[in-house]
Amino acid sequence: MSPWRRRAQLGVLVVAVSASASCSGGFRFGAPDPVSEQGREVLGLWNGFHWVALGVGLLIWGLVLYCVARYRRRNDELPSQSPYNVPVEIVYTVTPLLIVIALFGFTVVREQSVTALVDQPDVVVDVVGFQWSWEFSYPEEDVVVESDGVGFPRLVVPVDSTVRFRLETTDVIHSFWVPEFMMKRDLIPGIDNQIDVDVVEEGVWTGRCAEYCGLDHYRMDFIVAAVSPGEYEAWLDEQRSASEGQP
Ligand SMILES: [Cu+2]
Repeated sequence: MSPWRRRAQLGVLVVAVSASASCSGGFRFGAPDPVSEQGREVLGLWNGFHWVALGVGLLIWGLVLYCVARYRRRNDELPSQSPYNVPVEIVYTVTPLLIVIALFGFTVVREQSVTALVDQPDVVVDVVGFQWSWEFSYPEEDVVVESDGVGFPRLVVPVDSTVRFRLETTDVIHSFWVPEFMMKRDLIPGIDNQIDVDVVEEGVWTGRCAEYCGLDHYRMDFIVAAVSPGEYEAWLDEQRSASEGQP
């Protein structure tokens, strides 16, 4: 086998391995496995960008290898010198522009869709971020969850429901982020930020503050549990009776 062929095969192998390294349950190019409807939409866009980038990369690598092999120096004769090639220059100016415009269009459409708010969310949670923890209150259910000072506060949501998170901060800017939701939004003083998330899988994950908010920023983790609607109701009852028992 020629060295060129061996190198080309190695290149294809490297691309295949890096693309599949993150692909248990489908290609995700390093993204977490999304558990929300919005996250699945974001993943579609993320993957689309990577496939396009991979296509452009393969084309460029192919052209580079072709030029290296085809036009390598064979003797001391000066090759034909041409200062420009108008058709080629038009193609390599217009094509990237068209790709960028198309990717921008897909991004705008997908962003509108994942940040859209429904008229009537099934559950409303007021999320309050502060240095250095979170408080989750369910205004329609008369339930408030905060850290007990030992563990992280626990946010519980029902699956297959639209949950509206209303995000407020009492001090500096924080950011509400559950990596598996693939939704993240800042909590900014004086601004009422809201996101709707439809969790589609039961499970327990860790949420984080994704905005460096001071020295103890690292303490701002929280637990997120998505449970069946029945378990969610039972959990609400438990929280209400626990708070009634308090002096
Ligand atoms: Cu923070």
